[in-house]
Parts: sequence; C-alpha cells; structure tokens
Amino acid sequence: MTIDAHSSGRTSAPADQRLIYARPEVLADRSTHYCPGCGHGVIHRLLAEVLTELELPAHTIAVAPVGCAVFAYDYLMVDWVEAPHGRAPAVATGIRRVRPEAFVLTYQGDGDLAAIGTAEIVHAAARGERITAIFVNNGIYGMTGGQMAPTTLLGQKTTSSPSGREPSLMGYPIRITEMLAQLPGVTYAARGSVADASQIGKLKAMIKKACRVQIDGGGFAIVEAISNCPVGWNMTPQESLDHLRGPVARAYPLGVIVDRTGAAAGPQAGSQPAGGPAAPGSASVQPEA
Ligand SMILES: Cc1ncc(C[n+]2csc(CCOP(=O)(O)OP(=O)(O)O)c2C)c(N)n1
Ligand code: SF4
Ligand SMILES: [Mg+2]
Repeated sequence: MTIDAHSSGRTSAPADQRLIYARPEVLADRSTHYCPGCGHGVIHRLLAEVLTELELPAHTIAVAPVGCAVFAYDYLMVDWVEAPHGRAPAVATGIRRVRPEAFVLTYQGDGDLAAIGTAEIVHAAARGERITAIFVNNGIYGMTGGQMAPTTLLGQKTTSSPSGREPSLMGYPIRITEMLAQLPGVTYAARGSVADASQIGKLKAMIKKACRVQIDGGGFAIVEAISNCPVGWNMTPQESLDHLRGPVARAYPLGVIVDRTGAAAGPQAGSQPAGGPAAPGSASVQPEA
C-alpha cells in the first residue's frame, strides 16, 4: 500500500509506506448528517485538507451558515460562530475587526449567500473584507425541502416551481460570483465543482489559493463550488453528478473569474497587514486547463 502524506494532511507514515489517504486531524471522526451522495461532505474534506496543509486550524474562526451545512461546526474542529441565515459575511466582518490576526472563513449555501444574504455578501466584497468565503451552489434550498433558489436553472423543477423555472414568472438564475468579481475589493473569485475526482482536485487548488490570499494580506476571496443535491433534485447520486457535469456546469462555467493578487494594492477595510483593493479589473471566467 502506498500512502501520500501530503494529500491527506498527515505528516508521518512508517518508513516503508507512503500515506495516500487518511483523515486530517481537523476533520472530526464521525458520520455526517448529509444525504448519501451530497457534495457538502466532499467540500468539508477539502477544507480540512487545505487548512491542515496551510497550518491554519489553530488560527481559524469559521462562520457557519443556516442550511444543510448548519452543523459544519460538528465536523471541522476549528472555532466557529453560527450566523443567522445570510449573515455570515457580516458576522465575519465583526470577527475580522476584533481579531485581525485570525484566519476568518465563511461557509454558505446559495439560498444563504445569493438570496437572503445578498446585501451582506455584496457589501463585504465591496469593502474588500479580508475573509475567505466558501459558497456552495447546489441550485436549491436543500434543507427546507428543495424550493427554488436564485441559482435554480431555467426549467428546473423544484417544490416551489413544480412545472420548472419559468423566467417570465420567476426570473433568471444569478451568477453571483461573476457579479461580485466586478468589485475591486475582490482579490480572487473562482468557481469549481465536486462532479468528479479531477474537478475536486481543481476545486481544492482554488480553495487553497483563496486561503493564501487572506494569509498574504489580500482582500475578499470567494470560491463557489457547484455541488449536487440528489434528494432535492430528485435524482440518484450518480444522476446528480452527471447533471452537475452537464447542464449545471454549462450554466455556471468553471474556472478563475478574477485574480487580482498580482495587482497594485492599498489598505483593505478591517485589514491589518498591507494589501488591498486593486484597480478595477475585468472579471471574466478564465476556463481551467
Ligand atoms: C431568517 C431565516 N429565513 C429563512 C430560514 C429558513 N431556511 C433555513 S435553511 C434555508 C435554505 C437553505 O438553502 P441553502 O442556503 O441553499 O443551503 P442548502 O441547504 O441548499 O445547502 C432556509 C430558507 C431561516 N432559517 N432563517
Ligand atoms: S438535502 Fe441536498 S444539500 Fe441537503 S444534505 Fe441532502 S443532498 Fe445534501
Ligand atoms: Mg442550496
């Protein structure tokens, strides 16, 4: 058996073995409450690996959402604050201001971030708050029974759009990460996917980059993960992954949307280290290789 310590976050293995899979210590040794096949668990695992590899767990204060990931604080063994639905960026802003040395992370679903919390995420991004935002877009209100979200695809059937999302009545999906990327306070914005092992590896690299932005004193960084909700989509886990790879990824293109890490910087709101908003740059998806 070969074991790769680097990919697992573990640092030691017997001399004759190479560690390729192990649970990072920061990931709790317990079953999750997620439905079989749900993408949230994969994203938790990636966060555990990235935090471990960047030696962040002891310095992290994370903000938990309302939604299916409300119990994220039971799975990632860092300090957490629970925010009311949609308010994670506002709570994270307060933490940023009183604990400038902390690594501040938010985790929100699409109902949380792109619906009830639209104002909070827009203004945190506009201020260039030095926080790292993880945005899990599964196109639906998973926790409350599969209602339509702002991200729901056109034609998609949900419990509140049983005939499919009809734009003349229900409007169009929002690519909110592209909207945020227009703001000069946003240092990094990218969209990845949990659809398969290759995409999961790329998503991990995006999350790591967004964490490094904060460590290096940059501004607001966001990674959107398009994710599957087999139960809310009325699909098997495999069907939901195929759907994610196909129609969902076509509606929400994968790749880096903006990267201003190399741009000239000034001070960020609530920031202690040097670094800050770059001149407004073009924000468009750079497709991944
Ligand atoms: C202020 C407030 N409004 C509404 C709700 C009900 N509510 C709980 S979770 C949720 C939607 C969650 O959807 P999302 O954020 O996309 O997370 P998911 O469950 O899909 O991961 C809603 C509307 C609430 N808890 N608080
Ligand atoms: S309802 Fe959807 S998002 Fe929520 S745990 Fe189940 S599969 Fe995951
Ligand atoms: Mg959702």
